[in-house]
Amino acid sequence: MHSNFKDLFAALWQDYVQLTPSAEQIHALLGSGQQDDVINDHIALRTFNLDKVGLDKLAAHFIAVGYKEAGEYHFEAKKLYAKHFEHPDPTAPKVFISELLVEKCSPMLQQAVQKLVEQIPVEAVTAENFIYSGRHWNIDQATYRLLLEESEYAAWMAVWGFRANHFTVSVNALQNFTSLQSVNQTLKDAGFPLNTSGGEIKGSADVLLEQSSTLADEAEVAFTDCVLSVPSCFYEFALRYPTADGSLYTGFVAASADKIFESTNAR
Ligand code: OOG
Ligand code: NI
Repeated sequence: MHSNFKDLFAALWQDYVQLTPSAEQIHALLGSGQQDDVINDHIALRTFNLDKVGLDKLAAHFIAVGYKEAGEYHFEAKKLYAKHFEHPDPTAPKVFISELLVEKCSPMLQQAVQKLVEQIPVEAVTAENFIYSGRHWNIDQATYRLLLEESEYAAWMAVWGFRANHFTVSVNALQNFTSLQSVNQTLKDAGFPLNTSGGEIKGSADVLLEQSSTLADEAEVAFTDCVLSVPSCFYEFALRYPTADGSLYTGFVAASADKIFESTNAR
C-alpha cells in the first residue's frame, strides 16, 4: 500500500495519461501556465461486485492513506452501485468507486465475468499497484462483443480492468475560466468531442454541482484473437457550488453520474 495519497495519485495519473493522451493536451489548454491551477476534483474507478474484487477491495487502498466513506449511490438501470470517499486533507481529490451488480445480469454475463475474475492472482488485489494494475486476464473479441451488447460498463471493465477511468478538473480552481460553459466551448473549439448524453452540462446550481466530460479517447487493445481500437478513458470538468455554511458541496449527483458513465460509450 502507498504511504500517502500524493504518491498514489501520481501513479494513477501516470497510468491514466498513457491511455488518455487528450488529458495532457487538455491539462495544458485549461491551465493558466502561471501557476499549477489544474487541480483534481475527483477520480473514478470501476469494478465487479464479486467477493474477490468488490468495491470495498478497491476502497481499502484509499482507506489505507486516510480516506473515509462519504456517500452512496444507486443506478438501477445500469445495475451499478457506488460510494464516494473523502480525505481530511482538502487538497486530496475525492474518489468515486462503482461496481457492477453481477448477480442482476444475464447468466451469460455472470459466467463470462467469473471467468475473467478467476484469472486474477489473489495476492494481486492487495498489492500496492492493484488500483492501477489494469486487467489480469485474457479475453477474446467474441466475449467482449457479448458483454458490450448487455453492459457497456462490463465491456469496459473486461478490457481495461483496475485503473482510474477518469480524472476531473476542478473548474473552481481554474484561473482562466469561471463557468463550465466557457470550459466546454474552449474544448470544442480545440476539437475535443464532449459527452452530450443528458446535455453537455449535467446538473445545475440547484443541485450544487455542474459536470461535463469528454468522450473517451480510443486506444488499441490486444484480444487473444485480434487487435481492436476501443474507448479508453475520459476527462471530466466539475464546478461546485457553496452549501448553506459557505463551504463547497463535496458530494455527487446520481442523475448526473448516470450520464457521465456513458463517456466511455463508443463514439
Ligand atoms: C463514474 C461516473 C460518475 C461522476 O463524477 O458523477 C462520475 C464512471 O464513469 O465510472 O464520475
Ligand atoms: Ni466523475
